[in-house]
Formats: sequence, C-alpha cells, structure tokens
Amino acid sequence: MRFDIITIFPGYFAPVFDYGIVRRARAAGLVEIAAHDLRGWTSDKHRIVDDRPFGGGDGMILKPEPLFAAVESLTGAKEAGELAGTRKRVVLLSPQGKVFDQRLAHELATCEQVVLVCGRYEGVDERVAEMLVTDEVSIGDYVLSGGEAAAAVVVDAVVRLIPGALGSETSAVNESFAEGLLDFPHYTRPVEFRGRRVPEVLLGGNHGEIALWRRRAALSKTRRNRPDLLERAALTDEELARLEREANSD
Ligand code: 6GU
Repeated sequence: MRFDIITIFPGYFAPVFDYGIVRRARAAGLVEIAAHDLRGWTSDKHRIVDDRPFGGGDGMILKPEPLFAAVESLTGAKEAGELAGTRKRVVLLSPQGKVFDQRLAHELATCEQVVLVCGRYEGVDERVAEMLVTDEVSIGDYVLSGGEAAAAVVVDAVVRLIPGALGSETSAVNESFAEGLLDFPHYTRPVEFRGRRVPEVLLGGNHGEIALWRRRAALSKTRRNRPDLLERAALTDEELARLEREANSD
C-alpha cells in the first residue's frame, strides 16, 4: 500500500518513518510513504497556500485550490465521490474529525492508497471537508498545532496492521482493543523489584490459570482507566459481577 502525505512541512516526516516497524515495513516493500510539499501545487509567484477567513477572526485558512490540485494529481480523482468503490481514501486530519480508532486503522490497512491531508490548527477551507476528502479524522480531544503529528500517528497505527509488518514474534491479535479491552499487564525479570513481586500465577506454567488471570487483569485495568470501553465489550455475567464487586470495594 502507499501513503501520500500533503503538508506544508514535508521535512517533518523523514525521521519519523525511519525507525522500528515502519522502517522495516518500508524496507520490505510492504508500504511506500511519501511526503509532498503543498506549495508544489500553487501557481502564484509567492506559492501562497493560505488566506484570511471570511467573516473575520484570527489565523489563516488553507486555501482550497492547492489542496484540490494536490489530491487530484496524487489520486486521479477530482472529488471524493469518484473514489467510491475503490480502495483509495483521502483523509483530512483535523480536530473537527471523527476520532481515529483501531477499527478505522484496520479499514485503512486494506487500502491501496491513503492520502493524508495535514490541516493546520487555524483551519482548512470547509469545501475540502465537504467535497474532497472521504474521511475527516482527529486523533483525540486535544488541539495540535497542525495535522502532521496526527498523520504520523495514523501511519504508525495502520502500517503495523499490514500483513507481514509485525514479525512472526508479535501479533496484532492479542493486544489493546483487539477484544474491546485494554491489554493485560506484562512483567519481565526480576521477579522482585523494589519490594514488588511479579504475580505468582505468571511464574508457574499453568497456561489455563495464566489466561484467566490475564483476562481478569485486563478487565480490572479497563475499568480503572477506560470504563467507557466496557459498554461495548462482550462480557460474561460472571465478569460483570466481578467488575461490580471491584467497583464496590474502591
Ligand atoms: Cl488531526 N489536528 C489537529 N490540529 N489537532 C488535533 C488533531 C488533528 N487530532 C487531535 N487534535
């Protein structure tokens, strides 16, 4: 698959994609990632990409013309509608988007091309969201100075789901959100560190007991840190009763 990133800061990305799983996936030819300077699609002498907001207010807004020209040259499509039924997506990163999650990461991992349009925090002409992009996406409820860091997050989350990107030693099956819960706690040596011991059950070889402990520990951790996830998780009556008991003993 390939990612094309449209940005006013193309130099931002080179080091970000040169480490770990993403570096390995690129080297193996599983993914191509290119960052493109939006100014390359301007036609005026000063290569202007932004302008003042109609209606007044602070900050500059990204103009539509360079963004439409960039997406058309990268995808061959003039508007989002032409991408229906293809495996190409155009994603605008903006704080006004729907929140990126593991489900969308899996969906994007099936695409042949994902174009990531980096917004800036002051804004992007709304006709980009209305006509040009297939998805407007935020990475969470906080404000970044631009979409670049968010684009790097999306690329990382998607690349590791491409078949072959995670070596055989790791897998995306047993991890946070795979079951709609947070991951269970992990421990390594030493068995005792600053007076805290690794849970005894993990030191024995009873794999049934270990699996049960991990499920319960994942449930407890999710209840404490992300209770919102429990609403949609598939839980047994026994697990629900256990969570209720835990809540009553806090
Ligand atoms: Cl995608 N962009 C910006 N500017 N801020 C954000 C964001 C994106 N996601 C969360 N905050």
